[in-house]
Amino acid sequence: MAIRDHPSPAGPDGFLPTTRAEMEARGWEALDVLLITGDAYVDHPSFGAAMIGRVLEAEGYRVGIIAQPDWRDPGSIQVMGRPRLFCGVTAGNLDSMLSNYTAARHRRKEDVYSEDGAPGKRPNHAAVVYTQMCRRAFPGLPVVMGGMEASMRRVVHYDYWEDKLRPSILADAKAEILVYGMGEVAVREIAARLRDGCSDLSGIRGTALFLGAKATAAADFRDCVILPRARRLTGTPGCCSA
Ligand code: B12
Repeated sequence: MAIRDHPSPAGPDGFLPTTRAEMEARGWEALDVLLITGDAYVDHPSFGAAMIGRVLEAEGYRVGIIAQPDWRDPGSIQVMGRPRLFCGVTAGNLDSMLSNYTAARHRRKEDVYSEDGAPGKRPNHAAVVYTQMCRRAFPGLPVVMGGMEASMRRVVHYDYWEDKLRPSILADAKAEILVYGMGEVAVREIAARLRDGCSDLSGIRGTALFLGAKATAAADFRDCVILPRARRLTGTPGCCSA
C-alpha cells in the first residue's frame, strides 16, 4: 500500500480529531470510525491506536480518537457523535492489568502511557470496559477490538493478577470481532466490508469472532487446531476463532 498516494481528509499534518470542534474544523458532520484507547493519544507509530487511525485515514475514512475516556460516563465517548461504520477499541500499548499493577500485585504509582505519567486514567480490563461503553453509547454499532490486551486474551487464558483462567475476552466484551497481532491489514478489510454494507466479518485472517450455531455446524475445521472447550477448562461457554 502506498499510503502517500491517498489524499488525507485531515491533511498530512493534522492530528486525528478528538473533539467535535476539531471535526467541524475539517467540515465533517460524522466520523466513519471512532477509536478509543486506554493510552494518551500520542501520534507516533509505536502507539497502536494512532497507527490504525492513520492507516484508515490514508484509505479515506474519517477517523476520530478518544484517549482515556472517563469510563464511569458513557457520554465521554459520545462527544463526536455516532460513527457511521464502527468503534475500534484498545486497552492501549500494554494489557491494562499490567499498566495498573506491578508483578507483586501492587497498584502502580505511575502510568507511563498517560500524560505526565498520571495513574488511574484507565480501568482494569479496559478493552472490555470500553467495549461495553460503546454498546451503551451506540446501540447496534459494530465494535472491533484490537491491541495487546485483546490479542493476548482472545482464547481461554491465565490471568496472573486474578490467579485464574478466564474465558476469551470476546465472551466478556461481546464485540463483533477481535483483531489479534498486527492490525493494519485486517482493519482495512473490516472497514471496507462495513462500508460496502456487508455485515459478515468472518474469514478475515488475524481475527477472532464467535460463530453462531449454524455457521459452526457448517464450518470446515479440518485444518484447524482445536483447543479444549472453554467450558471444560473454566466452566463458561466456549468460543471459536477464525
Ligand atoms: C518497544 C517495546 C517496548 C519499549 C517501549 C518503547 C516506547 N516508547 O514505546 C520499552 C523497552 C520501553 C518497553 C518496556 C516495557 N515493555 Co514492552 N514491548 C515493546 C515491543 C517490542 C514493541 C511495542 C511496539 O512499539 N509495537 C508497535 C505498536 C504499533 O504495536 P501494537 O501496540 O501491538 O499495535 C498493533 C496491534 O496491537 C494492533 N492494534 C493496536 N491497537 C489497535 C486498535 C484497534 C481498534 C485494532 C483493530 C488493532 C489495534 O494493530 C497495531 C498495528 O499493527 C512489544 C512486543 C511487540 N512485538 O509488540 C513489547 C511489549 C509490548 N512489552 C511488554 C512489557 C511487559 C513491557 C514492560 C512492562 C516490561 C517491564 N517489566 O518493565 C515495560 C513497560 C514499561 C512501561 N511501564 O512502559 C509486553 C506487554 C505484555 C502485555 N500483555 O501487555 C510486550 C508485548 C512484550 C512481551 N511479549 O512480553 N517495551
